[in-house]
Amino acid sequence: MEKTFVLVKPDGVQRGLIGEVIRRLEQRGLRLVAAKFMQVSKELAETHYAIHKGKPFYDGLIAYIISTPVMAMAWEGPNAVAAVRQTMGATRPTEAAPGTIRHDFGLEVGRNLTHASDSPENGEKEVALWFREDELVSWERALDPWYFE
Ligand code: D4T
Repeated sequence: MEKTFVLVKPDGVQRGLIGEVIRRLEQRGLRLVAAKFMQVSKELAETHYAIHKGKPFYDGLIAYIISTPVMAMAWEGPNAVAAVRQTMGATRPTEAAPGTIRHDFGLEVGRNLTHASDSPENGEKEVALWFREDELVSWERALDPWYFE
């Protein structure tokens, strides 16, 4: 089953939107695999955002991610990566479609509330970066056949 990594960033946590993000992903039919409320270390933030090192927004991005706690999660389902990216909306909230989390709750790219993996490969990599193997729960929901064909 395809897995994706989801982060409710510090602004989402501060604004009390953890439940809203989880509600939307559950409603979509995705299955929660792991969740951890945590303060991000500088080292983890730099590893996670290594691809952006050197970009003008990099320092601000790291400072923002480590500023206050985040909710880190792994979710799974058919096409989980694409489904979650769609639910989050475009990176820039003013370009995100109405009905997406970033549209409905956001204004600025540097306060875009959530992160979600952008490919199945990165989903695997990011889940492995943020969670130990024994933190991932393999389970079946009674209603899975009504969500997964
Ligand atoms: P994340 O990784 O947070 O889910 O965002 P996206 O996958 O949607 O977008 P991204 O990797 O291009 O950007 C990573 C992160 O950097 C912030 N950012 C981005 C920013 O502050 N200013 C910018 O100009 C860009 C492009 C927002 C998301």
